[in-house]
Amino acid sequence: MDFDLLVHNIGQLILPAYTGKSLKGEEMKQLTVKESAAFAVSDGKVTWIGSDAEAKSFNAKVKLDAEEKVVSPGLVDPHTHLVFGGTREHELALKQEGVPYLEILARGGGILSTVEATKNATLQELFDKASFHLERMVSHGTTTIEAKSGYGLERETELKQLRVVKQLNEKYPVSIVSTFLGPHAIPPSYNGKENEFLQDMMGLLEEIKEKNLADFADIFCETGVFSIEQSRLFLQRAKENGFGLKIHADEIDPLGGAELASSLGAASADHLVAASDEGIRMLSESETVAVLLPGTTFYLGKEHYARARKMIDDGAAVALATDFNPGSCVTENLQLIMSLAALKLKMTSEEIWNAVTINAAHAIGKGELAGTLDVGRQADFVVWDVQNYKYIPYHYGVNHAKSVYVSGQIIWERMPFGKFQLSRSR
Ligand code: IZC
Ligand code: ZN
Repeated sequence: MDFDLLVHNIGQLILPAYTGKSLKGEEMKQLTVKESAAFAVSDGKVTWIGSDAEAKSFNAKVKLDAEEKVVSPGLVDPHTHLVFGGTREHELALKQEGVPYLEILARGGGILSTVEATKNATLQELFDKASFHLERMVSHGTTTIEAKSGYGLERETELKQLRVVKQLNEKYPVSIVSTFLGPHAIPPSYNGKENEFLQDMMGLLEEIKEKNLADFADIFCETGVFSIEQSRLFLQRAKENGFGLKIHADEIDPLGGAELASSLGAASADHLVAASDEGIRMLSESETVAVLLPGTTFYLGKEHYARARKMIDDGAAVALATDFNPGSCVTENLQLIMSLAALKLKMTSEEIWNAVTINAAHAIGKGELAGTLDVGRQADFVVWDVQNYKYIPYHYGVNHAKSVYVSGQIIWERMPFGKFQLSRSR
């Protein structure tokens, strides 16, 4: 047999299960970890998976020695605000003074300050800035990404952001799923006319669908932003227009976002820090994935994290994401989120790996394409500089990725120290 690529001498090959649906409850505890493994790739797809011993007799144009390290599917980050203008480091001092996130927004800062900067940036400027962050995500092992609009709050800038996502998806080999988040905040000019603003955003759904600029629609359902009833109206209209549904739900106050998402058949309900028992019960009985964002809870300095243990133990499907954005979670590093999931959400290593691969893929409608490795699937994978899969959540805050591949092609590799490398025996 002659393959394009043979990845051999893999210490542990991580193979999350594809069952056609997201992994729920007990299923999340199962993770196939194949020791002394190898796999082959031809025409960008996995063509064989087996033992390293069998692979010894195979021929391939390129052989990649994984040096007994861990190889996993490319990570999937199912919730990011990737495209934005400006930065908000000035808000750090406000946070230190104890000014809450929603108060910064109510004062016209927060999301609204990013809206101003995004309006003032050209499409090219936004593209260049998002590229920088996207490349950093890839360098941390992420190969499939969801990206939201929501820093325009008017037609022109929302479309500009969505066009940037489309161009990024075309230019980069990674896969980017686009979400329209028009109802992300209320522009000051609409104060007292919130329903009018919501109608304006609903009026954009048809055009965005026609122009094929987004697959999902999302709304920030929160006290002082959009109510449950407004969220229901918007999401129902989005569904009628053929969008998959997402919702920023129960992040700060328990408004019933989890319940709404499950009853509407949303692909995901995201945040859920304050989700009610009933909301968790409804999630566990639905196909809606709970996308948890512990990096945001950490960054906002909150004590209480989403009740991941209860969600999983009660039978819900949980995924993890960075929530990368310029205000409430400024990191591209999904590995850091894996550590927070272990430390703060008390998730097991097996649950965490399922949550950043196959379940994250299901949360963005990519379950058939991303989040695991299997014969016939696109060969998106990461070689990690670690000996076992439990090590990544354990050793936190650094980048363990050694090389990143999409469709069997290398797209990122850690630069070796070269001639300055200290001699070491390992
Ligand atoms: O820019 O603050 N929570 N939206 C809802 C965000 C965080 C993004 C931001
Ligand atoms: Zn968000």
